[in-house]
Order: sequence, then C-alpha cells, then structure tokens
Amino acid sequence: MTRPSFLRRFLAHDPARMAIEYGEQSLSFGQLRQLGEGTAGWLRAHGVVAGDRVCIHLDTSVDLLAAHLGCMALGAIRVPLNVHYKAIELAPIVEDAAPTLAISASPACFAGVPTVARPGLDAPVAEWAGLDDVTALLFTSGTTGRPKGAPQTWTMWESNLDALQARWELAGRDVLWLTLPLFHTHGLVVGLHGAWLRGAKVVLRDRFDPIEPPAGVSHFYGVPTYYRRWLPLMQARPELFTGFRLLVSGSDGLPAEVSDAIFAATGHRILERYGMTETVMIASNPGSGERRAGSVGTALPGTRIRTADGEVQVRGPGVFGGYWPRADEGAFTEDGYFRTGDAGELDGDGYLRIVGRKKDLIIVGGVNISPAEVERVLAAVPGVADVGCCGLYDADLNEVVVAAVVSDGSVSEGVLQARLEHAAGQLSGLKRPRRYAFVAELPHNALGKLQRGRIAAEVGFVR
Ligand code: MCA
Ligand code: AMP
Repeated sequence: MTRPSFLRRFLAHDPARMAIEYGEQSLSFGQLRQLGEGTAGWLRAHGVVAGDRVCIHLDTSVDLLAAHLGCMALGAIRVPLNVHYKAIELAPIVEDAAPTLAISASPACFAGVPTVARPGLDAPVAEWAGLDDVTALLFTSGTTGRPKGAPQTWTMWESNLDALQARWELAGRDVLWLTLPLFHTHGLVVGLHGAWLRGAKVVLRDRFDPIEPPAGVSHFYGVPTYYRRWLPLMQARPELFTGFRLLVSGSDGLPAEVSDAIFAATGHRILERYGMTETVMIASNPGSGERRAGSVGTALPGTRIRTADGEVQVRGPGVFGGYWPRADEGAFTEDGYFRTGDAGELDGDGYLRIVGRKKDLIIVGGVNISPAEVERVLAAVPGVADVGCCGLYDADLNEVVVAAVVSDGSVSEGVLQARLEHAAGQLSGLKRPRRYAFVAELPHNALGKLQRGRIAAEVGFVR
C-alpha cells in the first residue's frame, strides 16, 4: 500500500529507539507503533473509519498520544481541541467538525456525538493508513469570533518540517523538552510531529513551569511567556541551561529586552521563528549563522514571503488549501498568496520583522483570541449598550484582554461589572478581560464598524 511519506518515515525509525519519556513512563518507537495499531483497532470497534473526524479533547498524557497514533494508523482525521475551552467555545467547533467520535472526559460538550472518556485497545489493525492525505483539522480563533478549521495534510507537515529542521540543524540524537500544549500547531506539529519525523526523543511534560530543565535535554520550544517566567532562574543559575543546544521562541514576538537579558545571563540567543496554523512555519532565524533579535529570520526554503500594504503574504508547501467547512474568499490573493493579517517589514537581507497586526486579534500567553468572540459574550449582558475589547501590554502574558463598556444606564457600574465578570466566566481563562472601563461611547467608523485599534488610547488604558 502507498502511504504518506511522513508516515513511512515515522514507521521506519528503529523500534528500539526511545521516543517518549513522560514522568515514569517511557515508550520506544516500536511501542508507539503498537499503541497506534491497538488504538486504531479500538477506534474501528467504535465505528470510526478512514476519513472520519475524531475530536481529541484530552490533557497531555499517554492517552492523548494513543488517540493521535490510533487515528494516524486508521487514517482518521484528528481534531485536537483546547482542553481549557468551555462549552460555548467548543460548540461551534464541534458543530463544524461533525465528528464520528469524541474522546473527552466532558461529554456535555459533545451533545449528540458518541463520547468516550479515554481511548482503549482492541485487536490491532494490520496496516497503517494509505493515501488519504488530510491528517488533522486544526481550529484557529478566526477574527470573526467563529473559529475556522484549517485542514492539515501530511505533505504540508513533512515538507515544512524538513525545511525548518534543516534550518535548525535538528538531528535524531536531539532531545526535546516539550511542555507546550498539544492542541496548537506549535506543540503538536513543530514539537511532537517534528520529533516523530526526525526520530528524536521527546521528554514530555503536561505544562510549563519555570523550573530546572531535566538532565539530557538539548532543545526547547516555547512562547515568550515561558521565557519571561524562566528569566529569573536563568539569571540566578545560568549553569542549569548549558546543556541546551537550541532554545526557540514563537507564537508571538519575544521582546528584545527579554532576548537580550537571556543572552546576557546564559549566552543563548533565543531563536525566533514565525508561523501560523494555516501555513505551519513561514520564516526562521538559523541554527548557525546570524540570529537577529527582534526579527523572525528569513523565509524557509521553498516558501515565498512578500509584504503588500504592510501585510505579510506567503506562498509555499506549508500553506493550507483553504478553510473547512466554509471557505473564506478573502484568505488568498488573486495570485495565490495567503494573507496572514500580520504587519511586517522585510529588510534587504530578507530578514522579516513582525511589527503589528492588521487583523483584530489579541495574543495572550501565545494563545490567539478573537476580540469579537469575547465581545459577543459581554454584549448579551443586560445593561450593556456597547462593548469593545482590545489587547493591552502585559509583562507576563505579553498581552491581556481588556474591555471598554458603554452602559445603558439601567444599573450601577458596580452591578454591571459583576454581571460582566460572571458572563466572562463562560469563557476560558485567558479570554476573560483583566480590566473593564466604563465609557460614554466607543470609536466607530462612518459605517458603524468598531475601531478596536483606537479603544486603548481613547479609554485611557495605558501601558
Ligand atoms: C491556560 N488557559 C488557557 C490556556 N492555557 N485558556 C485557553 N487556551 C490555553 N492554551 C486558562 C486556564 O484554563 C485558566 O483558566 C487560566 O488560563 C490560567 O491557567 P494557568 O494554567 O494557571 O495559566 P498559566 O500557567 O498562566 O498559562 C499560561 C501559559 C499557557 C503558560 C502561557 O497558556 C501556555 O502554555 N500557552 C502556550 C500556548 C501555545 O502553545 N500557543 C501556540 C499557539 P481558569 O482561570 O478558568 O482556570 S500559536 C501557534 O501554534 C502558531 C502556529 C505558532 O506560531 O506557534
Ligand atoms: P495561530 O493562528 O494560533 O496559528 O497563530 C498565528 C499567529 O501568531 C500569527 O498570525 C502571528 O500573529 C502570531 N505569531 C506567530 N509567531 C510569531 C512571532 N514569532 N512573532 C510575532 N507573532 C507571531
């Protein structure tokens, strides 16, 4: 049977080679293979067939790995879901994903979908999946407030990860300390699947804490918040960080002062790279060669970057084919470039700097948040006449959500704020506004569209 080249390479790793260390548990590539085949048998017994979608709503665990491997072996499409999301955040995603099965400890979030708390093992499948190329459907926040599904193919991942790993000079002997959540591109694709492609070992942890790294790890990928939190330990005990060959930051800009402070303390220049769920990785600084602080590096081989009206646009083998189940007509330019919505500048050497966003998006601790989604929840609160959200600088999370509210005057501001906080409790923690400002009016343009970029200055949210 012809199967995706990514899978062939994954299955060709020496079965005795160590693949995952998770607490006391360790799994070789051969054991991952067995786990995948047995879990695929279990999925099949639950009515899942190749091409079906399966929601994976699990904390980092061996169960989560099994669910992914089982889908890979069977050829089912994985839909990884953010475990922090609450029912109203999951509902539109589950509706669009229309899964055959959900693996989740919260069946109430999957009404009408057969839901099982954890995967099991059954008579193993004999063969790993064949031609079907879409392997996952990742939902990204979407600026309209409704998350958008971005289908991910094996080909996208393989070509992009090969280019990225060549740039980083990643090798099979490298050991990745992976503490990122496994439902975003960063942790799932660049981290876990990057290691599975290369045959590198992953030391897995279910969350990041700014602690001493375990012995023997050589690589670490994080969002800027991780490095902000780690900086005091790096300054106090730099010797703990000498074992690292590469420390990578992405998902949001790493402030130059944090990068410089880490360099001064440890001698490591954090490598910044830039990507999106829709494109996998776009640009990166090099493993060897000049890493420029404040820049996300140059286009990966095979990828073309340009700026048009200040917006970064990209074409290349990592770029997806379009949203699913609803296409977004404006996503691509007429000549086939994907419009990232990020504002960027390319210098004469091809180094890209991300200087802002042309899209309405707030990035909190590396997590993308659509202000429209938060506003919709707050606008439904009795007493609210108008509401707008924006991001405000935060020294820990890079940005936090803040809300400006126009009251209809029916209740006091104290009562209204309590109602707003209660309503925001329907959202996962990072989406909840950190501050509320009560204002007489919000900035709208002539067509009535909210001007979110002006909210912070006009309502007096100062840095
Ligand atoms: C925590 N919370 C979240 C998330 N993490 N809500 C939504 N999404 C999340 N990922 C909520 C918790 O449920 C909790 O809510 C509240 O935030 C505080 O949780 P806690 O664990 O104490 O938070 P923390 O330790 O301060 O965590 C913040 C964090 C974490 C460490 C920055 O969010 C994190 O690991 N972020 C990395 C995200 C990431 O991988 N981004 C990549 C996407 P409650 O109060 O209700 O309990 S971007 C991407 O993939 C592109 C391709 C790229 O370029 O990389
Ligand atoms: P997501 O949609 O979750 O895949 O997040 C992608 C977005 O994260 C991009 O469009 C950027 O706005 C942001 N992003 C990713 N990497 C970087 C970076 N190195 N610097 C600045 N922004 C970044």
